[in-house]
Parts: sequence; C-alpha cells; structure tokens
Amino acid sequence: MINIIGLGYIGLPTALMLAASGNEVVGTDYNKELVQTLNKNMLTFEEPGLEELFEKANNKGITYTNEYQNTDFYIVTVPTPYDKEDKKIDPSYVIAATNKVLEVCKKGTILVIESTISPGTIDKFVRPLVKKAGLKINEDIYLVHAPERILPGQMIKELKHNSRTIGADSPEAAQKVKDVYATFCEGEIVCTDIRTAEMTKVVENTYRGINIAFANELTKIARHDNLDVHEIIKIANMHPRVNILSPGPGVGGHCIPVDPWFLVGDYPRLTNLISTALEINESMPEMVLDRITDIMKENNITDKNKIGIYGLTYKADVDDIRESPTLQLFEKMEAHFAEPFRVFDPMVKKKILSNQQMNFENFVEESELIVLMVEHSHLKENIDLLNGKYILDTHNLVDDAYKL
Ligand code: SAJ
Repeated sequence: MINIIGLGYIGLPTALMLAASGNEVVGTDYNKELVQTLNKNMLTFEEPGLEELFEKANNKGITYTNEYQNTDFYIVTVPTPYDKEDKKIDPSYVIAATNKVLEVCKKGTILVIESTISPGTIDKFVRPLVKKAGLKINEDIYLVHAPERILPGQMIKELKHNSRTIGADSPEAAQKVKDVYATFCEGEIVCTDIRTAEMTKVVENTYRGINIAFANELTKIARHDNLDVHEIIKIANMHPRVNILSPGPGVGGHCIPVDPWFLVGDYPRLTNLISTALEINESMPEMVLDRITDIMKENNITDKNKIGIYGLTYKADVDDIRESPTLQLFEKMEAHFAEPFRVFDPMVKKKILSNQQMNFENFVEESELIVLMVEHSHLKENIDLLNGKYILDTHNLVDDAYKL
C-alpha cells in the first residue's frame, strides 16, 4: 500500500493517479477539514481533468485520512515554504512528516520525498532523523527524492507524459520507485543520486525564472525607448536558437519566485545572476503601479476607485493566488499606506479580499481604467465588454491598449 502524505496541489493529483492506475493508495493529510471534504466526495481545488480522475480513483477504493499508515511505501508531498528573511528553506513540514513516518513504518520501507527541497536537505535534515530514530539507512529504510515537475493548469496531462527524476542511495530502491511511478507515467524516468535530483529540480525552476526576468528586463528597456517588446521578442524568437519567454506583471506561484532563493540562500557568493533575476521579477508589480499612475495622470483620472484590477490568481486559468503579482502589487500599495484597488477574478469564487468584486459586469461598469493582470480564458471570451474603457494590458492581449 502506498501512503501519500500531504494532499495539496501535488499530493492529491499524484495520489489519484496512482489509485486510478491500480495501486492501493491511502491519502493522509493533517488538515481535518480537507480530509472531510474529500470524504464527502468534493474536491479541494480546480484543475482540468481532476474531477474525472477523482471519480475514477474513488471507484478504485482510494481512502483519505488524518492518520499515517503502517506500510512500506510513503510519498511525502508536503509544502516547503521559504523563510523570507534569510532566504532559506523551511523544512519543518518535511521534518514533521518524516518523524511520523518513522514512528509507524514497516522495516525496509521506502520513503520518497516529492516536495521541492533545497539541495542538501535530505543530508542535512532527513538522514539525522533516521539515525536518531535508531534506524539504518539502506536496511531499515530507503531514502528517495523524486521531485514533482507538473504545471498547474496541465497537471493531469503532465503527470502522465513528463519525464521524471528519481534520486536514491541504492539502485534497487530507485528501481522499486521507478516501477511504482511507471504505473501511470509514460515519460522517461531517470535514476540518479539524491543530491543531483535535489539540485536538478531547483535548477529547472531557476532557469525559467531567469528567462522570464530577461523578458521583463527587455520590457523596461523597450518602455524607455517606446518600443514594442512583444514585437521584438516575437521576431527574436524566429531565430532557431532563441526562445525568450513572455514578460508580464510579475512572477507568482509557489515555485518560480521561491525555489531560486534556495540557491541564493545557500550559495550567496555564487548566485549573482540568479539574485538579480529574482529582483527584476519582484520589481514588476512596482512597474505596473508606475504605469497606472502615468495613465491616470494622462487621462485626468483622479478617483482611485475608478481603477479595476482584473485577475488575482498567479497565472491564467488556475484558482491559486499564492504569491500572485496582484497580491504583490497590493502589498506595495499597503506599504505606501494606500488602500488596494478594486479587483475581480472569475476563478476566485469566494470573497477573500474586502476590495474584491464578485460581479464582472459591475466591475467593468464602475472602472474607468482596467488593468489586465491575468490572461484567463474568461477574459479572452469577454474582451468586447471592455470597449470604451482605458486598458493597461500586461499580457499583450488587446491591440488598442496601454502596455507595460
Ligand atoms: N510567467 C511569466 N512569463 C512566462 C511564463 C510564466 O511571467 O513566459 C509567470 C506566470 O504568469 C506565473 C509564474 O511565471 O506568475 C509561474 O508560472 P509558470 O507557469 O511558469 O510555472 P508554475 O509555477 O505554475 O510551475 C512551475 C513549472 N516549472 C517549470 O516550468 C520549469 C512546473 O513544471 C513545476 O512543477 C512547478 O513550477 C513546481 O511545482 O516546481
């Protein structure tokens, strides 16, 4: 039986996929409300294809509980936040989960950590726990790091088709874990050591963050000379060896703006490029704010309540708002003692902010300037309703609009 620890954005789809592919799976989460919700046959977040997968897995007999199981195979998918002050990983959830597993596991168990961790975390934090519990590595317990790689918005497809990395101390443990993932993963599964797997995962997200930072820096250069950055990137990308990503109002989510800090925190003298890239991405909400101020002045808009922010999530067509550029923008405003602008997001169905509007038509009607922060499909379908409004378009969706 496979016990998945942590039923969040990664753990739940992975547990469902394993169960739907015929594995015996128990999902464990310490959040009572979350487990109750799943047991009531209700999902905890939205994701294309998740409902069908949920039904299939439930029919196959997956169970959800707050208890850790006595078994020989665990996959830990708990959050790994980072400490904003010292820029280092906060391994407390991984430590707590490991300790609980060590209390109940069978002899010879496999413990897979899927959560993203900073390179060296297993050596620094997990191995000492095993030792303290009086267990022998590669005898009583086998440690494995198999970082997830799936993209929110395409999770189910990517779970099936992406390649994966398995980092383990022993080839036998790697093979066992590979066999389990291969029950649903059609991509290539590469086996390596734990340190390499840890580093590779963080490198992947750092690469993407740097590429986005480059696009964002180009936006600043283009703004300085009144050039169209999107046109420049489009043409440059026609070169066979150039592939610049898209600039935007900032970088959100729990991965790209976070994981590179693990490297900066651990290797401060060796990460100039990475830390500069992080700073560029973090400066983008400020650039949006400056553009809003310019446009307000240019068009004599004096009432702050006439500004409407479209989009609260960290990217298009997801309902996750963690570290979103809009929240970063509001934080900047609050730091300057200003009330945040009104905001609307079709993906956020619950009112979580006092300045949030729940009706799109009213939101549009009451706005003179609408700032497009997230390119939801909903926006593309309703773009005509914005006619007659000033628009600041941070994603190059609308022809006749102000750009970043
Ligand atoms: N963004 C841009 N420009 C782009 C692409 C993205 O500004 O060209 C912004 C998005 O709007 C968003 C942020 O970056 O605010 C992050 O979005 P994303 O789609 O790039 O990535 P995530 O955070 O949803 O997922 C990433 C993925 N990593 C890579 O593509 C290397 C995913 O595969 C990982 O599994 C995930 O991080 C993770 O959990 O680590």
